[in-house]
Amino acid sequence: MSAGIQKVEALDDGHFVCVEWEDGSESSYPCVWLRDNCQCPLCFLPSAGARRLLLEDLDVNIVVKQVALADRKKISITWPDEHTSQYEAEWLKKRCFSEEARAVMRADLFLPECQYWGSDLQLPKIPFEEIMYNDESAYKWLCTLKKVGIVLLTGAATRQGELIRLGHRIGFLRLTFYGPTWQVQDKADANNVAYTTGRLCFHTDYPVLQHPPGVQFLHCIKQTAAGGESEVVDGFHVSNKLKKQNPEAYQILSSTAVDYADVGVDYCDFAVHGKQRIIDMDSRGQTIRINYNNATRDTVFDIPAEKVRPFYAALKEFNDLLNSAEYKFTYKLKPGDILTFDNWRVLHGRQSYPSCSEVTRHLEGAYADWDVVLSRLRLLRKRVLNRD
Ligand code: OGA
Ligand code: NM2
Ligand code: ZN
Ligand code: ZN
Repeated sequence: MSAGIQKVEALDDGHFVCVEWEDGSESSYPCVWLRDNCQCPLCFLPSAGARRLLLEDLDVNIVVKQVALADRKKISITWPDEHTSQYEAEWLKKRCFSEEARAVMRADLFLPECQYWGSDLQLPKIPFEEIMYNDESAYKWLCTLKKVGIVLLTGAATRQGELIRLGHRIGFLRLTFYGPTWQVQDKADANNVAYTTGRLCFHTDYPVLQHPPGVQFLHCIKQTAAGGESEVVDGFHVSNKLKKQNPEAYQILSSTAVDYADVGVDYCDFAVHGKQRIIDMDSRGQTIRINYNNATRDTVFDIPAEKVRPFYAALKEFNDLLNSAEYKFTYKLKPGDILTFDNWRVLHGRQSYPSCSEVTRHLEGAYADWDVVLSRLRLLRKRVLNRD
């Protein structure tokens, strides 16, 4: 991209600066924003990529005194107090306030593209060692994880510690009360239903936390001969279906704050209580997170009694839809498989398996935050595509 500027002028009593590009298109920039984003060393600290200018020192009614085209690649502004600012054409172009330019910038920063799936899922698979040593493979892994919500990494060693390595690859793992990584196996006096041989119905992990982990890793170290199959379902796809099929159920689940509780001892002792809406949506009505684990849903239910039965009816509708053959995908993990998935979007479960005095099934699990994962994705993209 090489943006050239033809003409620059102040408009609206000096409250806007209008740039005319070489292709004839125009972009208009509010002066208060231009002054706020002056890139000079007094106003901006390049080593931190951060603003030094204090809001106290910003006049929200500021107008330009003079604006000039330095050359086709730069504009120069003189402010009423004689402070001067320069802005590169390319820098301005990227930050154009038009609807279209903002949509491009938004997509670039947050990768909102989402591919829904059902029982027809073609489970994306990448060899584990490839993503560990090859940046292009790692980039592809994270893009697919964001877009599809699930990727299987194959061929990892069948010992504990591989998720620690994976954590180092992205940056760091999310520590919780269950430890930096945690061992899913049948345990005496289990502090979580996951640590039994019982069936786990569709859930997201850790909805009791205010900020549930965004990404989950499950590394299969040992797999039982009978049972123990994994099930996954696209929660965004299903909640969207529920909205169309049963708007009332959707309304209840997206507005009722459900109590969750988790009390016990593991990495340290804990008494965690939280409230979450099972279907969390943003201000535009888009589902942004599923928060549902039937096991940790509290016995305390802080809603009026007459709303309780309608809530259960709505939850049943959602649960039925999650479990319908059309949407769920079943897969039995093999030793060496690492299932990586979006814990805000994909609900997972497992079939029961026979209990036995020895350990017949062992998964090591870990979490990461989307902030960390997306940060690594952007850095890999820059390196792989040689951009910015
Ligand atoms: C869990 C879990 C899945 C499995 O530990 O939260 O969902 O296959 N485990 O054991
Ligand atoms: N484990 C697997 O919400 C939950 O309790 C999910 C968490 C025990 C770390 C299970
Ligand atoms: Zn400045
Ligand atoms: Zn789980």
